[in-house]
Amino acid sequence: VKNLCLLSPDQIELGKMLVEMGQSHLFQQWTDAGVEDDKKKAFFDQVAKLNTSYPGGLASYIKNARELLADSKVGKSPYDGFTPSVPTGEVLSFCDDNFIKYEEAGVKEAQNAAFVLVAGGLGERLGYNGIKVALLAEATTGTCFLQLYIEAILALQEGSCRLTQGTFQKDIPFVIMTSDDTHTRTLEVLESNSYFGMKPTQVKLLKQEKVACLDDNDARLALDPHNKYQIQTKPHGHGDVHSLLYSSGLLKVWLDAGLRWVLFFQDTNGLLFKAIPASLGVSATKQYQVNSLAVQRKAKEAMGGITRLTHSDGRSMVINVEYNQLDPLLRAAGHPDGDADCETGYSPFPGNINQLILELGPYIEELTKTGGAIKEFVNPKYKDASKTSFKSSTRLECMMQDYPKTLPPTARVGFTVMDKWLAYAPVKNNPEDASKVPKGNPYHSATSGEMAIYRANSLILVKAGVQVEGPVQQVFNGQEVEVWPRITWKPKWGLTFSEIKSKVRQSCSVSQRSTMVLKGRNIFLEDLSLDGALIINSIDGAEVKVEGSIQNKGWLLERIHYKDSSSPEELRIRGFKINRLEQLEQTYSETGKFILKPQC
Ligand code: UGB
Repeated sequence: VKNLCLLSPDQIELGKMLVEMGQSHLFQQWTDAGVEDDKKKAFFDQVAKLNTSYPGGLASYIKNARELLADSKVGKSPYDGFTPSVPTGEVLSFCDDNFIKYEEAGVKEAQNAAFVLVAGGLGERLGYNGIKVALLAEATTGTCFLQLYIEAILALQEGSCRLTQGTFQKDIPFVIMTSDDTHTRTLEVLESNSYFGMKPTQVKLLKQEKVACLDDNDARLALDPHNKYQIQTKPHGHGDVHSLLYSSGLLKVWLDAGLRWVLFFQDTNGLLFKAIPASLGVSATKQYQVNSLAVQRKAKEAMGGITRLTHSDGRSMVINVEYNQLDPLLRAAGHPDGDADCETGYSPFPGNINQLILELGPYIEELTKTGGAIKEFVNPKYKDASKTSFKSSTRLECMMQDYPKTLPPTARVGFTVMDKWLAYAPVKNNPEDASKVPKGNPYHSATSGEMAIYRANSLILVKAGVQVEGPVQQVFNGQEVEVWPRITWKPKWGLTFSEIKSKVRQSCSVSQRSTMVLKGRNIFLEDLSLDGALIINSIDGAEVKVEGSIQNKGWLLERIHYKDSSSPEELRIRGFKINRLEQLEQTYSETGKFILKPQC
């Protein structure tokens, strides 16, 4: 290699390491010294980056890959020898006393938490040209997921200070893990929207690097098909978030600032912050080092199950077992029905929604031991049953929810089950695939994600005593969905059920065709009968009481087809646009008490 181009001592070391690790094939097509030297130097720059961005370096990556590929070739499962059982955790029921107690505790605890959004995924399955966090969560107000998350974190920040009679509001740290695919555009969305009201200093973007692809069972690194001087790379998975946080130094800063929790969440779940206060309350009350947010899961549902695994050698862990592995694991453990519902009508294993709450202290201790490395897996697509060659290159992957795999059996690992209608409606599938989902299974589309927000808000108001007319079934982009009244509110209007209940009076009613948008903190609904569209914008200092009967043509959902290129993509993807026929809209930008009582 030294004869092929002028190398620095560091580059010579990297070259030696590659040759020692059986990677001399990477240099086979290289031209003589003095030719294409710039491309050769670019090669070593890439190798240096691959070496520094992986815990233990590239040699460790190749070694791990060989071990995992050998296990995969013989069909060895990471769960061999483990017996599955149902773990312990907290099962919550929305708005009962237990839930309300945990919500209160969670909002108080929020000022001691940092929020981490894993947003490096490109969302191939969604087929959206933009980045997923910039996708509209709902078209009524045009709020995107990133705006929704930031406004919810800011509301938690204010609510936590208020509930603890704090003298000053602690800024809740917000980290976004990005990737080459999403970094620049995530920053653009933040900057062009003034960070949606959050201080720029509060937000940190950590970019995950890709990992080297592997061409065969000997873990030979694959060259980029279009450039013999570049190693082919692919994403390593959301598990990178742990090593990124560890190497960023942020964890120690947070610990010194008195923080106690780190909450990890995904890019497109518009319901999430309805579940976070209670879940954080469970973590703080039960002192869980790991708390997996979960929902009731039907057996065989395409959703991981939170499972206790106990090995004959004494090892035990509570982790997410992907649904396609849970059934064989249960059968091998002597459960003839495998993944089956129990008497509750649901699987005894809570459904993983991949939102985690980790206790900061033990988290730092664990990452100090592991360097942030998460147990990986490899999933090669073999050419044939001999499993000797791959159809295409593969790579090691890791998932953030596999963090507990390295924890000692003494670690306090639990879960919090929330009602699915309140907590979980991710947007992962494009319209075409969603329309083909077997009946009864979730669409996980932009359509279902938006409708789930209206349904959750309607059900919350019903529980608070408001008469909300039930849904009608409608079909958008080939998906039959429940269409509830289009009710949305800013997180600061109501973070907890108690807060929402304190702002509505029993005799309110909302018809199915109605739209209600509450963009303010102190808006109170009293004897309101709404049949049409009502939009209220108010500053925090304005206290607005809305009474009486409001009737107008309202805002209607107008169907559009996802292939109709004349409509914007963020509307096509959900299959409808909002036709704003008529509304009552009031803006209160002065401090004071106001009554909105339209003359009939
Ligand atoms: N993500 C990254 O930030 N970096 C990456 O390299 C990859 C993803 P997907 P996935 O909710 O039902 C997860 O692709 O991984 C981000 C759980 O593993 O949306 O297929 C990405 O931006 C699975 O157990 O989902 O499945 C997004 O925010 C189950 O819980 C997040 O990671 C499943 O979600 C998830 O990436 C689910």
